Amino acid sequence: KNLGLIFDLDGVIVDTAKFHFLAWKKAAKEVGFELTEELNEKLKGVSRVDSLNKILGWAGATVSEEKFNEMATNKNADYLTYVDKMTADDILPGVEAFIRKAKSKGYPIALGSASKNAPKILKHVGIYDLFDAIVDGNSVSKAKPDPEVFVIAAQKLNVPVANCVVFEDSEAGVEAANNTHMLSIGLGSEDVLSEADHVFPDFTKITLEFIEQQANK
Ligand code: B16
Ligand code: MG
Repeated sequence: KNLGLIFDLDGVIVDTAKFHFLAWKKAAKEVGFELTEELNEKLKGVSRVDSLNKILGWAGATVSEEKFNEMATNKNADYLTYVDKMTADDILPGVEAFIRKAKSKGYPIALGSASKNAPKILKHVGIYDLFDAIVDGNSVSKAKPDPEVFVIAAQKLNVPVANCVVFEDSEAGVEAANNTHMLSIGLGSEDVLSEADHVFPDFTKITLEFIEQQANK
């Protein structure tokens, strides 16, 4: 099979979750809410607007549309001050080598992320050019667990949906891949990602041979 490989960004290629957390924590404080790391888990893979809605819900706060937009804009500005300091050292272990190996074997590579900052982040860490297609928060209308982001990625790669493999760290993302019958590979803990076809702690434990075997079953 000609496989299409689709990678999530935050939590799979880079650990930007810690920066989202710091920026959301500051935003939450403004409405008198203390965002914990535990609740932050629920924001992974979730879009900016949906994340702010969740935080306001937890805080029991209602704000005007103007204030909402201001909070989202400020959060993103804060977040980008961290992103601007990112370098190649912020790429998670093993993932770049894995992508390069897959490319050398001719497999097309796509990004499938909820982030509107995806191209900027990839350029910052120097791996933008490795991707044959980038599908991100700017090009999708339905959030994960809707599979839209991965289905568009498959189309852009010109690979049938059934031949695609998705690498995801979030529950919603794994669900999205499963919803369109792509092979789902979870990155993180077995407890959180129990719905994934296979779970690994990180890319240093994944071989391309294993992925090929599973995808060709
Ligand atoms: P932005 P992913 C997601 O990235 C993050 O996990 C999530 O925390 C964030 O709110 C979302 O992107 C939107 O990001 O504010 O940059 O548009 O995991 O789908 O790569
Ligand atoms: Mg993610």
